[in-house]
Amino acid sequence: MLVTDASLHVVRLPLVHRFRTSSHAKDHLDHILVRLVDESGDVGWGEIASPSDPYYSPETVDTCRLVAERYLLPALIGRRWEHPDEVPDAWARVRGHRFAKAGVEMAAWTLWSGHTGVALATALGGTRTEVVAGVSLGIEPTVDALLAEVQRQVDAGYPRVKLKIAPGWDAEPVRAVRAAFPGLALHVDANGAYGESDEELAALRALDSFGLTMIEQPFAPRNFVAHAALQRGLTTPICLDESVDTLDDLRTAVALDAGRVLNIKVSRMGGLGTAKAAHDLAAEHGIPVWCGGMHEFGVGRAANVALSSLPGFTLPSDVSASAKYYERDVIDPPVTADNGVVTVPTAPGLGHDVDVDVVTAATIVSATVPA
Ligand code: OSB
Ligand code: MG
Repeated sequence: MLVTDASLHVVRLPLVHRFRTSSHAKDHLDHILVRLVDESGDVGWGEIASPSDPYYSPETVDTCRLVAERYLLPALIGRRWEHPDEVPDAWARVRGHRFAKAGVEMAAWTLWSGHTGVALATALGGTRTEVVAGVSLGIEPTVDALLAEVQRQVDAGYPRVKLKIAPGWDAEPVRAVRAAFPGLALHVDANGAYGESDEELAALRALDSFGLTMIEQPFAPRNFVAHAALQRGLTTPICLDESVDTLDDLRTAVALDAGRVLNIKVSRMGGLGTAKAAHDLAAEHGIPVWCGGMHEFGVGRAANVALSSLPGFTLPSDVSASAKYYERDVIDPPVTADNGVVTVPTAPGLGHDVDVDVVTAATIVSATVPA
């Protein structure tokens, strides 16, 4: 394969419902769609799903655009490769910038899948024909508003709900949701908002009595030691998200027993290839994994569905239907869930068409490489 042309499209989509985490609130998202063209004219799409601000990871839409435009795409264009596993070799010298790398690498995977006719899920080693989706709910203004939101998702058929928490918004909303939905698979995600004060540690320990499937990322990303210490005193498994950017991070987590569940995000780990390798490594250590989301538009969402078809993804993934976040997605058909179950596409490429009219209408900036 030989990529001859590339373009980046910063696309803005409004969210159907305001999403608040421990660090920020969002009404719309700007993600970068990557379009690659090869020498035969085939097209592959990828999505750089970085948030606009550096509150989840150090990257932003602007840094991703800069790095993709200046380093990643120039390294890829004109370089021959046979399989997408070789694509990251093109930018082996570039440290970090994993969201940017993930979006470009994803476009190479879908290009290759479309070109060879091998479905993306099959190419990644997927074995499931259907994947179970959970939903992630932001911090709501009141407990009643949260209960109404959980009810809406349960009515839509989702079997697992994750609640964002932060100091001051933890035991009270969790107790209320647990009381109203005693049988629901429930977990919480703090996005690293807790410190190690006695009060904050006590608030985290208090969550152990609600039958949660996991407590995701209570402490700061690099603080493996605090996660390990908390895990020793908890029955509920700790799940790592922001702590695990690389396979080395995963080895550290395993060595310290800092987390017993892993949230694998394609973006955070720098691409589908590393995400697959993290799945394999976690399986060797008996760690269940699930695919986390970054509110992906349809391109990234379809890639998450393909990844979630690998056998170690035994917990519901954040691959809820497009409609949970967007009224009009950039793919056709959108991702749909039937009682929380998403069918894995068997068609090559993304398994969905990219709706170029929607992309064009929602593009706020675009760039061609080489210029
Ligand atoms: O921690 O999982 C997270 C969204 C933005 C930043 C961080 C996170 C999230 C989500 C999104 O929870 C879940 C989804 O895409 O469905
Ligand atoms: Mg998370």
